[in-house]
Amino acid sequence: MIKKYPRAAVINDLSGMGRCSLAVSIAVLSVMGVTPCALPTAVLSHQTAFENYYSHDLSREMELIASRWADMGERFDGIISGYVAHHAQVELIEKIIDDFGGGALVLVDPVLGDNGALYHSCSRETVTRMRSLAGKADVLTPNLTELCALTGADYDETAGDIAHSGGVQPALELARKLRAETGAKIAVTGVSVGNTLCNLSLDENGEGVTSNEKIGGCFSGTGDIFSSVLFGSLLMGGDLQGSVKRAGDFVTAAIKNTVGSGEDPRYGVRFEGVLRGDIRIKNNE
Ligand code: PXL
Repeated sequence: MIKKYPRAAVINDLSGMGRCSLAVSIAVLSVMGVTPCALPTAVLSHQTAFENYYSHDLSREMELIASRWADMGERFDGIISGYVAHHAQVELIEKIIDDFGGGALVLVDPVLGDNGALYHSCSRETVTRMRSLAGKADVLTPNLTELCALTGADYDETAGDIAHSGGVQPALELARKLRAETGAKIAVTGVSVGNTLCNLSLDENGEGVTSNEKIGGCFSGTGDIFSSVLFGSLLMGGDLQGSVKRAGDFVTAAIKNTVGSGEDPRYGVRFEGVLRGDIRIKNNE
């Protein structure tokens, strides 16, 4: 049965600048009727694409908060995880899923990198541990960089094959591999094909490809917005393919609302202006 007010643990960082992670996830989930319960992995002045960002790792606080949640018998209908400040936090998230995941929808956004490169904060060890965490997920939302990292594929080769063939088949094959290895539903985000951005969905009901026009720019936080809309939609009873479409359309609307603003893309997208009817699911009004 679908809950009227599903409650979700949201494990991600809080970046003051960059419209990403908890800042977008809490807003999106709240609008969708999901109660977000934040478990911050780190606090940052800015997301990591800025020079001289300040980051404070909250691993110790995560442990303390999660153990207090357990002591007080807290329960969740869903768990969504994102950015980790250190590879040791991946194990912590696995423990949280073990402790709280029974009956909950677990979405792991394997935040590792973008455009073929790993983020500064991600090491080879983070990738190795993320592969293990992926095995505990019901849903995974890698971009192409993360899909390649998780499946051991070469990014340049895969992106080249996509460009050469003009289709998503090379990414689809890697997504099938990831699905076979983890058993999770897979949504691959933002695969660039010509002048479109495609999102792939794979689950027990089959495979799908949705596409949106490529508007340009590489904005911070769009992956976090995508995974949050997808998660909210699934928690509200949506199927994978429809939820992927809802998420892709919302991110596209947010990008459209931003392009031409002149704002540095590292500050993210103006999703606030489109955070309304389109992604709401009216089962709790
Ligand atoms: O959007 C992914 C993300 C989340 N959190 C932080 C980041 C990034 C991507 O760069 O730096 C802190």
